[in-house]
Amino acid sequence: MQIHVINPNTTASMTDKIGACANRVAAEHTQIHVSQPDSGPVSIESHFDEAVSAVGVLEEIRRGEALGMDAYVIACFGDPGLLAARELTRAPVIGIAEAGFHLAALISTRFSVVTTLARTAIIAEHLLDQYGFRHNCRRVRATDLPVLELENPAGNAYQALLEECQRAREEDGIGAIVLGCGGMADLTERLTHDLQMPVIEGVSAAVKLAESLVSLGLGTSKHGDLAFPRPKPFSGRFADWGV
Ligand code: 2AL
Repeated sequence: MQIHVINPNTTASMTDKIGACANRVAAEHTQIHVSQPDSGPVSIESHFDEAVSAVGVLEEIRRGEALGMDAYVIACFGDPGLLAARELTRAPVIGIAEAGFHLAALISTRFSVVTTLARTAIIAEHLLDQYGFRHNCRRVRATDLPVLELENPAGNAYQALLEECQRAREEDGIGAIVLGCGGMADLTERLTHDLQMPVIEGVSAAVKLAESLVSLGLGTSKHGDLAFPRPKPFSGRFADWGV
């Protein structure tokens, strides 16, 4: 089984980290291919960043299709381009936010999300509404850490994240925490130990969900709105995307 894990931002150290986390949980016969777009923002922390990165995600899906990937993971917490990506393939495509929400809902009645900048909390809130998890989520909390601060080994991102998770644990009446950034993937084990409660990070969750769907012979439905896009000419810089 070949799973293509796409980091939608263009920071190579984060792509490597995400790949390492995916490999750590992958089954013995699963091959993880990790990539990032050629162009786009180095981190995704606004609606604008999301919109630009979605194009890069779709380019990576097209490359994956040429290589015959069995499943895709979109490893940014806004799940940029998720539904458009599903239109391009019969393989399952899993976003890390939706994967985190699903798993958290299976092991707790209420969870909180702990994310990066306060301004990006709205992105997770919109996804909770869109996916139907609003009732399961008590609160979307922000640490106000910029995404790339998670890549700074000399910084104190871990401490800031731990303190916000502790507040969530004490104040929110929850059973689990979902980490709200792909760049937090390597901190899960330590946080789980320090908090003594389940901490879910979406990269691992999405890889295991993708493996499950492929094992069950389930892929993106081509019946209805996720059918391949209607062929038509595209112009300008997207000319080679059309027919
Ligand atoms: C993210 C993420 O997961 N990767 C990125 O660049 N931005 N999302 C977030 N809420 O910080």
